[in-house]
Amino acid sequence: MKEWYNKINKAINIDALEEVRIALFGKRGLLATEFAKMKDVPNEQKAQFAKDLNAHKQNLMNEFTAKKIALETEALKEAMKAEAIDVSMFSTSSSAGALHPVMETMDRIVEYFSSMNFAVKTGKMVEDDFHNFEALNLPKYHPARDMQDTFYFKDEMLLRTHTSPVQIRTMLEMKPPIRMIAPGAVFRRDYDLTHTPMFHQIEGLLVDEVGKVSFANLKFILEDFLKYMFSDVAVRFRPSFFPFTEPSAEVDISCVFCKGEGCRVCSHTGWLEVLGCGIVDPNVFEAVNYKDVSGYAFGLGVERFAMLIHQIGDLRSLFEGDIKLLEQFQ
Ligand code: 2U9
Repeated sequence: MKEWYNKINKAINIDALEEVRIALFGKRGLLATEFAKMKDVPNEQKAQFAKDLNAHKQNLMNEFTAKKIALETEALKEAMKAEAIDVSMFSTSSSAGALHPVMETMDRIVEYFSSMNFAVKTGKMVEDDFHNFEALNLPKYHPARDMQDTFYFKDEMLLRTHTSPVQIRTMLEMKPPIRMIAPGAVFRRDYDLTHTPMFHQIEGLLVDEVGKVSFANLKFILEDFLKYMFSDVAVRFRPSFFPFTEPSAEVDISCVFCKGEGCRVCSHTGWLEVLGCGIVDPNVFEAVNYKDVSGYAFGLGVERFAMLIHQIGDLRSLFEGDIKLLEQFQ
């Protein structure tokens, strides 16, 4: 019998142990064979024989169960080791990217004006004094031309401070009528809570024969555009001044945070400034040699739109490249 205890204990895995189980406890196994011998045992010894054999059977079963549990535990440990995940390893999976909220906002604005038959024009970021300032009725003494406000290279070259030179170049290349927008990055020497040295603008320009363009046309399209961008908002026009438009207006929408009730964001006025616009100044048409035309123009900062649409509090978070911010817009 001793050798059978050894066989149980020497089984190296579950399969080997199963073979032992069949050989011991199976129908034609050792115990069955031993029990069969009972009939040849003299009657007076039968009771003792059966008792001894049953004791062996019980011990072998105990031994078998203990070994089975030990082998199963070992197998489980091995499996866990093999399937273990190293949580300190970098993930090789990649998630789908998404547009930056500023670009997504820019696309929506472009989509609106494209649907209104405005052509989309782009130009150079490094511009000259004429296309960025002179042609736009920004004379030599204008403060925007100061070293404090503009990034200059040598030889009167500079980083464009608005996308307006694109309209100037378009008018110099093409005859009226013009119906265009100019989206793109612009640069100003400004850096504080609400200004970054690079930001994005979309400007629009419409030029046609005198009498065909009115302030009412401008007012209609901007109101329609702002309702498309911000859904249910009130829109108001306030008189203002820009060197390249006359008359000029600034456009406000009812505050998207407090619905016009008055809050910290709108400085308790209930209104948020979102656009500038006006009728193109005759000096601008003179600079590009356009005669007998009138036109309207407008300009907006894309970051400001993105912040109002997505309720982003700090302008700088748009430029930090923090994945936690960007993932929210996937
Ligand atoms: C041409 C003629 C006129 C473009 C205009 C504004 C008013 C304006 C600001 C909005 C926020 C600049 O980004 S911002 O700081 N823009 O208020 N822009 S009219 O007028 C033009 C442009 C080109 C040839």
